[in-house]
Amino acid sequence: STLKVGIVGATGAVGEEIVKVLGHRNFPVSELHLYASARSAGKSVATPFGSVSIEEFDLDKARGLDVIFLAVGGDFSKEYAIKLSATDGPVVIDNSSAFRLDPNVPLIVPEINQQTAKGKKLIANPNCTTAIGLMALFPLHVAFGIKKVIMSTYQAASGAGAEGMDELKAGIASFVKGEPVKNEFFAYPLPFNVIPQIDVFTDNLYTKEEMKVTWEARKILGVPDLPVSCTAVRIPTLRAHSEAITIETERPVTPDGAREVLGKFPGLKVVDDPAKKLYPMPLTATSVYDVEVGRVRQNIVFGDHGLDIFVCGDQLLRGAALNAVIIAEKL
Ligand code: 11C
Repeated sequence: STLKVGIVGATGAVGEEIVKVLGHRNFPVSELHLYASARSAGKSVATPFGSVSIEEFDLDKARGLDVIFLAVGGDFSKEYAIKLSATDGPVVIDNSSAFRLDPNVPLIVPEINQQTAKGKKLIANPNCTTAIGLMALFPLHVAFGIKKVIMSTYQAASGAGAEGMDELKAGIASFVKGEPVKNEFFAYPLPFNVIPQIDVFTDNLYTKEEMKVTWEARKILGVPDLPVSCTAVRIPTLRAHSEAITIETERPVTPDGAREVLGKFPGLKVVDDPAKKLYPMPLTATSVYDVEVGRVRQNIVFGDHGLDIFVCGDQLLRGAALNAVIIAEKL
C-alpha cells in the first residue's frame, strides 16, 4: 500500500534530508505534502516524487494523511502533535524534544527499541547526539552490560540547522578575508574555535544538550538510573557529530570482543585500523547512513571492565532524518 506523507519544516536542514531519504529508500509515497512557513508557501521544490508546492500547515488537512514527520521546534510539536495523531489521525514522528521524556511516548532508535513503538501514534526521535552514540553503546550494553558512560562530543554546525551551517560557511569566508566574523546562532564565532556550550545551562551546570544525552540514553536503553556524563562541544565541522566515549562494563570486555559485536550491528560500521590510519572522522561519516565506530581500546582507568571508543555519525541522517524514516518504515 502507498501512503500520504507530510513533512512539517520541509525547507529546514532536517526536513530537506527527510525528503531525500524517503526518495532514496523508495518509501511508498502516494502523496507528499511539504509544510513550511507562510514565507515559503507556494514555492515549488523538486523532490524524488516530482515537483511539490510548499503549503502552509493546516491541522484538518494534515489529519487526513497517513504519516507526518515534524522537523520543527518543540513549541509547534507541543501545540499540534497530539491533536494531529489523536484517534484516526496520522502516525506522527516528532524530531523535537517536546515528548521525548513523556512516559506515554516511545523514544526510538529503530535498531534498538522499535518494539516499544508498536501500536503508538506519536513517536519521538532522539537528540542526534544520543542516537549516534547509542548505535555503538547498545550492542556493547547487550554483550557486556554498561555500568557507567563518560563522553565528550565534537558537534557539527548542522545541529543548529541550515542557519548554523550557513553561519559557519559565512564566518570562514569572512575570517579568510580578514573581516570580522559574525555570530547569531552560536554563542561565539565558530570558525577556528570550539565552544563548550550547546543549548542553555541547567542547575547542575551541565547544559541541556548534555542532560538530554543522559535522560534519553536511560530511556532508550531502559536503564532509568544509568550514570551517563556528557560534555557537549560545538566544533567548526558541517554535519557529522563525533563522540569520544568511555564505558565501564559489568562483565569483562576486550577490544576484539567489542569489535566483533559492533561489526554485527546494523547501521554501524567499524572503521578501526590504526596502522593504516583508519578511524571514524566527520569527513568520512558525512552523507552516509552508517555510524562509524573505531579507536576501540581497553580503557586504562577501568582495565578489563573498561573500553574507549570514538564514534562519528551524520547528524542530519542517523541524528534525525534517517532515524525517523526507518521508524516509519518499520511501523
Ligand atoms: C545540536 N543536538 O547539535 C543538537 C540539535 O534536541 O533535537 C538537536 C537538538 C534536539 O545542536
